[in-house]
Amino acid sequence: MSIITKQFAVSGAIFMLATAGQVQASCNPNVKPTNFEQFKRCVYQEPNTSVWIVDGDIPITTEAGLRKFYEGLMASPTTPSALGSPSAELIVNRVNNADDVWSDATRCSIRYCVSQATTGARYQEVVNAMTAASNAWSNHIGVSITHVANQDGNCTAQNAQVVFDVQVVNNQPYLARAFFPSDQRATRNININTTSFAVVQPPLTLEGILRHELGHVLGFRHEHTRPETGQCFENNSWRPLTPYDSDSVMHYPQCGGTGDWGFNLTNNDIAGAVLLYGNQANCGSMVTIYQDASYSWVSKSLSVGNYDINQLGISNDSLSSLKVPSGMKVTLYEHAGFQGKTLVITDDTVFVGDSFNDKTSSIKVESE
Ligand SMILES: [Ca+2]
Ligand SMILES: [Ca+2]
Ligand SMILES: [Zn+2]
Repeated sequence: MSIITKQFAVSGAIFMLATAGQVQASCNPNVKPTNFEQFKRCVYQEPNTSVWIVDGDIPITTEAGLRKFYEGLMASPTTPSALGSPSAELIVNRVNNADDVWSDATRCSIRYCVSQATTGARYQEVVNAMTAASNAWSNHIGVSITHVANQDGNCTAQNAQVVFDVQVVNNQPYLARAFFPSDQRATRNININTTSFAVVQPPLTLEGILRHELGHVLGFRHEHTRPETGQCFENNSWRPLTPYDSDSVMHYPQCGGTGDWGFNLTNNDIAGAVLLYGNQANCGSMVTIYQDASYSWVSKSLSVGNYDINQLGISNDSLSSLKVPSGMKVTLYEHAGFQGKTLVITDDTVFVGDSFNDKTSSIKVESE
């Protein structure tokens, strides 16, 4: 998402691309471009990667791609197909007439690293926000977005052990930017600008920003490109999944949205995502944790992923037994943030033992 001034917001999509001082000097952001070359001069280009950033937070790697984007932008927005009745909504990106989504082979193992080198003192804050934002999606739909911490020391855009990398960057016109499933590995980065730490205050949070960016990672487009908003049009390369949702996590509030800046998932966001990826159980086997011994009292099923203290689904310091299907591995942590003493479990366990009873505060679930 980008920080967009009021002036940009009312001016429409073209002006969202440009930020004063960040584009070529020959760009006049107050004049709507009449050809591709004029347009290109006004698109921000990341100095470190040379990718162009459009729609606030979407990278485009090639000039051909940028030209296609420009042509889409110049096309007239479609007329709402069903005026007066609910029209369709959460929307998925389309590439070559197909949904831009993760394959079944990847969607339950969307592995990422968090760069220790670029996050520096913000490392743990970024790790925690990524975990929480990932779970907001994977707790409801058939995807698993998994932090591979042992790659954090070598977490670059070239690291092939992960699907994407998370970096902190400086002096960018956006708060953060992400990518779509169809992007190549080198562009598959979530870049968090330092303004995400400096200017952000509730309801806008780093976690909320990352929930929005992970929506792009899963293939979702900005909800506000839909014709119903009458502003912020991007292009027509998308397919609606649910009724128009001005509260959507994928809707910029400044583009006629009705949500606050909290960027929470709505019921429509979840329903639309389930249409593409299935529900949580669609990521194969689930582990079930229980508050009492012998698989009783409050329980919660967990797919592959990391679950910190607020994502356990049962009370903190209450876990007493759990069921673990073959091929899965659970690590219980004594403290929040995957800290403290650990216990690794690979089988059904009727009682975790006195030494770990009522102590678990965070959990990692992996497939072996
Ligand atoms: Ca208990
Ligand atoms: Ca504890
Ligand atoms: Zn966005």
